[in-house]
Amino acid sequence: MKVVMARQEFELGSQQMGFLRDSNSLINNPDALQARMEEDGYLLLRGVQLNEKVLAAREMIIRNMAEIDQLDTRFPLMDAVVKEGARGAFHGGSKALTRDPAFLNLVESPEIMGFFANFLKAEVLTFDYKWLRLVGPGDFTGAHYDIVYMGRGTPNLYTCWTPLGDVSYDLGPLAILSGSHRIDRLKQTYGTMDVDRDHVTGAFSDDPNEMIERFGGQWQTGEFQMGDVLIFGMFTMHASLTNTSNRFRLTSDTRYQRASEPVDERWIGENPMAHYAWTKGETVTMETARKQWNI
Ligand SMILES: O=C(O)CCC(=O)C(=O)O
Repeated sequence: MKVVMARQEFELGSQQMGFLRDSNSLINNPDALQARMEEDGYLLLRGVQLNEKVLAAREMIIRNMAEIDQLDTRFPLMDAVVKEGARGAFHGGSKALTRDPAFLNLVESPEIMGFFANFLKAEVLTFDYKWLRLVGPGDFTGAHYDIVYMGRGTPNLYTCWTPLGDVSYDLGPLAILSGSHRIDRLKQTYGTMDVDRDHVTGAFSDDPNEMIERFGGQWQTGEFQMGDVLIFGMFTMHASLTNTSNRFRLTSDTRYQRASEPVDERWIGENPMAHYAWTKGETVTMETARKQWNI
């Protein structure tokens, strides 16, 4: 079977495109989970969230999309089939959706907060700012490290990518570049960047083949069922497959850390500051930055 990532086709199960492994067998063993995170740079955990909470969040968002006429009403609304001319949207921090109790009950659920408390062996917090994506047909996310967007607090910060419904290959699930959390020359150049301080575009590459040729490793992905989560560290290169379907891919990505460690001030509080300078004014392209880093 072929999948599309950015503008390139890959055979699933090939040298370039493999599968994420799940870590469910380790779920009650924090030391083993830490070791697995160290080894893989991510944890794929199936069925952590309760289906009823995923569905409630999905329903709330779908209702909003229907109200603003984004969905093709000839199909069941919960399928999120895109109305002709409708586009994907990023609802980061938008309170109407991300402060809705149905959404918060999912991304701040006892299931996920409890998982992180166990994994980090400490009291944990989650950023108040939430990232919510309605990814439309043809859209994808380029390869990046999250540290460049949220690196002002502890580096022991984790992203939890949560599908708000099943995400099959054609909806464009997330993919991880294996071994990317150990590539020192990337971590010491791109990985020290801050998009608000340096005014550089954030994504490292829209060319998944180039990434493998340059840095080695394999892109790894999988299909997700509601309830599954993909958790990864700040220095794990990730991107998404391309949404080749006629439906919206609804997913959120939210952040968790020990409550006792420094927090990136842009993402906390009632009205988080968020990115204040990124892509505003003169911006250095990633191409230019990469030439300077010689990478
Ligand atoms: O869902 C996506 O397409 C991107 C998500 C992402 O970059 C993240 O979880 O950090």
